[in-house]
Amino acid sequence: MGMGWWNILLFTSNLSIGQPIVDSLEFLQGLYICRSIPFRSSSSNLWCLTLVVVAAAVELGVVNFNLMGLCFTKLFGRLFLKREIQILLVGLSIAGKTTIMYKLKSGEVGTTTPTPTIGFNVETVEYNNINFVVFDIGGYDLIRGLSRFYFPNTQGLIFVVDSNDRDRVVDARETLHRLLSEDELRDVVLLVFANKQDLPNAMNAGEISDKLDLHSLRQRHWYIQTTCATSGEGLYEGLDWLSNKISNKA
Ligand code: G3D
Ligand code: MG
Repeated sequence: MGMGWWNILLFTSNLSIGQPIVDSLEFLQGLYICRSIPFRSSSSNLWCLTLVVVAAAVELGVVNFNLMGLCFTKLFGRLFLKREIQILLVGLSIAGKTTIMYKLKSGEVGTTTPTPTIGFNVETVEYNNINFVVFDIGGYDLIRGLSRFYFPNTQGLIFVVDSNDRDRVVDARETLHRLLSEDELRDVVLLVFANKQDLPNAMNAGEISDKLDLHSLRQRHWYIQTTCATSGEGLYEGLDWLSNKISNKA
C-alpha cells in the first residue's frame, strides 16, 4: 500500500474515532490527499473512495452523525483498526482470575457478567483499540488439555498470584515455570498480576518476583503489576504494558 493510501486510512480512522476534525486542518489535508491519488477503477480503490466519501458526508453533517458515525466506527474498526490479541489468564485456584475477568468486562459499557469458571471462561475485552481475547483457565492439567488448541495463537500470558497466599507461592512458581517451558509459549510475553494487594499481609512485587524466580527468565519480556481485582486497581496498567509490549514485538 503506497503512502497515499496509508494517509487515507489514517485520515478516515481519525474520522471514525470521532475526533472533531472539521475544526482542524486534517479534513482539508484528507481531501488534498484524496485529490492527489491516481484512482484506478479497481474494486479496492472504489472501496476506499466510498469510505472517504461516507466519512466526509458524516463530518459535514450531510448524514446523521451519531448513527453513521457509530456504524462507520464499527465497520472501519472491524476492517482496519482493531487488533486482536489472545491472552491466557492463568494461575492457581482462588488467585482472583474470574474476578479480574469480571472487573475488566464490567468496566466496559453494556457487557454481561461472566459466569463462574466451569472449565474455562472466554471473554473479549476491548481496551486501547485492541480486543483482548482472554481465556480464564483453571488448573495446569486443564491448561495442558487445551494447549493444543490455544497455545499456538497465544501472544500474552497473564499469571495471577494471590499475594496473600505464602503457602502456595511455591506451587504458583512451579505452575508458571512449567507453562513457560511449553514450546508454543516460547515467545509469549509474561505479565504477572500480584493480586490481593489490599490484604494486610500481601507480599509486595519484589518479594513475589523473587519467590516466582522471575529474574531467571532471561529471554522473556516480563513485568509484574500489583493489583486488587476487587477494586480494579492495577488491571489496566497491566494491560497497557501488555499491549505496548506486544505491539512493539509485532
Ligand atoms: P479464581 O478464578 O482464580 O479461582 P476468583 O479466583 O476470582 O474466584 O476469586 C477467589 C476469591 O478471591 C473470591 O472471594 C474473590 O472475591 C477474592 N478476590 C479476588 N481478588 C481479590 C482481591 O484483589 N482482594 C481480595 N481481598 N479478594 C480478592 P469469594 O469470597 O468471593 O470466593
Ligand atoms: Mg475462576
